[in-house]
Formats: sequence, C-alpha cells, structure tokens
Amino acid sequence: QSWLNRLEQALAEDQLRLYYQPKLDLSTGKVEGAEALLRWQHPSQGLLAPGDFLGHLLGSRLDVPLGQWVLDQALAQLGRWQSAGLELNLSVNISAMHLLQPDFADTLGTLLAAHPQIDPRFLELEIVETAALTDLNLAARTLTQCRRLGVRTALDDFGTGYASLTYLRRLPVDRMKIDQSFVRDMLSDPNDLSIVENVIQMARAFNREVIAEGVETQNHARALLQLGCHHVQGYGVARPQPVDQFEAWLAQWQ
Ligand code: G
Ligand code: G
Ligand code: NA
Repeated sequence: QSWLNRLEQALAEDQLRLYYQPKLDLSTGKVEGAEALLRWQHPSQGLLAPGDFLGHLLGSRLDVPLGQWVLDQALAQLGRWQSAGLELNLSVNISAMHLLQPDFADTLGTLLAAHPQIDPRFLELEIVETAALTDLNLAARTLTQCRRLGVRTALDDFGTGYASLTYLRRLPVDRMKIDQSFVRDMLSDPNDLSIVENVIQMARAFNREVIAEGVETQNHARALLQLGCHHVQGYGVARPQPVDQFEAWLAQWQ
C-alpha cells in the first residue's frame, strides 16, 4: 500500500491529531496562543511527526483535503477555547498548494461563518513552503482576502531559501517566524546571530511582527528579548502536546 493510500485511510479512520505548542510573549510572561502541529497516531508505528510523512503528502491529491481537515479541527478548538473564556490565538500551518486554491479565502469565510462565536483575529495562517508558491500574485490576493476576513497571516521558516526578501516585499503578512535553524546556534555562531538580528530589524522596518521558534533555553529567550523579539516558541517553553496536556500545562503556567 502506498503512503498516500495509508494517509487517506488515516484521515478516514480518524488517526490524525493536532498537537499544540504554546507561543509565549516574553514581555508579559503570558501565553498568547498555540501552534497546531499535525501528528499521525499510527496503529502499529506509534506517533508519527510530519517529517515522517509530510513529504509524501504535500503537492499530492491529499494536500488540500488534509489542510481542510486541519483548519476544521483548529477552528473547532478555537471555538471551544473562546466558549471557555480562554483568550488564545491559534496558528495553523497552510501549505502552498492549499493557499493557491482559487477558493481558499471563500472556503475559509464559510468556515468562519459556521463558527460565529470565533473572533477571526485569533486565527493565524502560517504559510509554509513559500518556495512552492509558484504564483505570488495569487498568494498575495488570497492573503489579502483572508486579512479582510479578520484573520492574521504569517510566514513560516523566515530566512531560509533564497527569496525571503521577495516574499516579505510581496506577501501581505502580519508576522514573520524566524526559522529555528538560525535560533538554535545564535549564541555560539556570530553569523546566525547576525541573521536573527537582521530579521528582527527588517520586521521592524516593514512594520511586521516577529516570532522566534526553536527557543530551547533561557539564554536564547534572554538574547531574543534583548534584540527586540518578544514572541517565542520552543522546547524551552513547552513541547507540542495533545490538547488536554496543553490545557493542564497552561493552567499551571498562569
Ligand atoms: O511538529 P513538527 O516540528 O514535527 O513539524 C515539522 C514541520 O511540519 C513544521 O515545520 C511544519 O511546517 C510542518 N507541519 C506541521 N503541522 C502541519 C500541518 O498541519 N500542515 C502542514 N502543511 N504542515 C505542517
Ligand atoms: O516551522 P514550524 O514552526 O512549523 O516548526 C515546528 C516544528 O519544530 C515542530 O515539529 C516542533 O515539534 C519543532 N520544534 C518546536 N520547538 C522546538 C525546539 O525548541 N527545538 C527543536 N529542535 N524543535 C522544535
Ligand atoms: Na509552522
């Protein structure tokens, strides 16, 4: 059986899960929200992370249906949080193929209309695989439509790839996420530190927010705060976890 068939079965048999990793605002010490990260609870192989299967999925016939499943789940979760009085935003990873569907924004609008209790500002679309955005005009138009719906937009893995500056200039996003590969060694590698510093300054110049991922230690957090980046995410705060564990973690954090 091919990966794609097994993934199709996983979707049909409810083996996919969203895990939640907190995003912290260092300037207030408050958890601003979470990122939803896909996992596959495989019946025989245990818990699989996207690195194990995403490559088979992106660009395939399952890319859009799975992206839609993720959005459905994420909005249902946001609805539960808002009903419970939890002010948490939620970032959802959106693939290039999904974003480039001509009806992406309309479909999202319909989904939001089905959840009238959700304030769209609490949903953030995190665009992954920017290199696969073959039509930047279409991507920009779609992101503009999404922002008109009230939804926030972000560029994932910022700084990797040759065209980061082009994406920054052409895509209407509220926030850039500094890739964890730069954050990891920023305390020991002056070149990585310089990249992190420059991304933060560029974000400021373009009036965008910035968030750092892969923040594993307090020293990383301190350095980022000093450089003016107060939104962080990483194992140093918490790992991605199932929603009940995330909520328990949140309760003891506050
Ligand atoms: O959770 P983990 O660090 O293993 O995720 C690895 C990568 O997989 C992340 O960088 C993210 O870009 C991608 N990813 C995680 N969840 C999703 C998802 O729901 N949709 C898409 N398209 N990518 C995801
Ligand atoms: O690029 P994106 O934000 O989608 O990547 C998130 C991925 O990075 C997830 O797979 C998550 O498990 C992983 N991750 C999150 N925080 C850390 C961290 O502090 N260190 C490392 N090595 N990986 C992390
Ligand atoms: Na992401």
